[in-house]
Amino acid sequence: MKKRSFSGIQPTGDIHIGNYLAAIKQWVASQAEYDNIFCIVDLHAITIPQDPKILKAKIREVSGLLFAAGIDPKLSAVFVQSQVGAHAELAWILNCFIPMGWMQRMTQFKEKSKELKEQVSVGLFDYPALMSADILLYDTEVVPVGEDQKQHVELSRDLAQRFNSIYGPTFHLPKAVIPEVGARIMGLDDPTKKMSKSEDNPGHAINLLDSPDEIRAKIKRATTDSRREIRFDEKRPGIHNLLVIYEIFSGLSRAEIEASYQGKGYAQLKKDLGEVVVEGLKPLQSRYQELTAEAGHIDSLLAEAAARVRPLAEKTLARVKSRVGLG
Ligand code: AQP
Repeated sequence: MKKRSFSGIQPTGDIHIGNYLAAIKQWVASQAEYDNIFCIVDLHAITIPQDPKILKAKIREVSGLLFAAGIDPKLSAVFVQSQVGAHAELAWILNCFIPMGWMQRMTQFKEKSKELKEQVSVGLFDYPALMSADILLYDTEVVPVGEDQKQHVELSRDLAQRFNSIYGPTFHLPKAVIPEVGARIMGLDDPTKKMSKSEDNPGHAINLLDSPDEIRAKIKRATTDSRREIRFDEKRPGIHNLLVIYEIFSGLSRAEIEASYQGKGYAQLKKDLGEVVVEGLKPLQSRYQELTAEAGHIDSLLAEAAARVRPLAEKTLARVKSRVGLG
């Protein structure tokens, strides 16, 4: 029996290379090893205001990008969270077992609520409870994510342990799997902040559907420093971030990259990086165009996957309800 792997992605904004390098690429690579379930988390998306038409379109776009990146619907289930009612139902039950103090420690909520202040939704605060439901419904053992989601996965694990200690073995204990390289891709405009879909600055992120010229221009404008030497050094976040992106897209080792840039300047690195990223995204972009040309194809793949995972989720939910004494 293969281990169950579960992960999610929000259908919001434009999917960028941070999402791709840390999460989607891992998901594609792990398909032979794990029994994979990937969720388009639209219920999470509405924790901040969304335009209904755009949200619907983004669900298809994100799903299409996952298939275009190499997720094989025969090997992995890709489904939409709101199509499986057990997610919201389990989240409510779990809410009743999560101490407020655990939730108040979540750094993502602290950061995101800074801007929204009093307008912040209860749903955004509750984001980790819904994410715990997503993970625990499928007897998940591994959760491949970027570093920013580590704290949420740890909360899911603590919660599973807490529930099991009250009611006896009910949930598997999930573990975050974070890539060694590229776990936190930083913004091109500000390399001290993680690359994020919700940043408005057009030079912030390289999106998977950006044109070659957009990619080249964004990299050319990326913030670096006034030094010259090209070396992996976390204390120089701008150049370090570009080098990490180069490392993953090129497949070269750090020593090879440093050696090839001896005596060369940042302009050359940026030019080469532009080409490496353009070439790296080309197959995904053309596959995406093919997939989306077939009307209804993506929707039917999503519906099939939801039908496949729904019984698994309902089984876990029934177990939980019976433990708690509900229904
Ligand atoms: N900058 C990043 N570097 C590495 N991994 C990242 N992830 C997100 N940003 C980076 C990982 O991508 C997966 C899907 O992300 P998501 O859309 O569900 O969550 P998110 O963290 O909310 O995405 P963004 O891009 O930061 O959007 P905003 O800020 O708008 O919410 C996850 O595995 C995540 O770790």
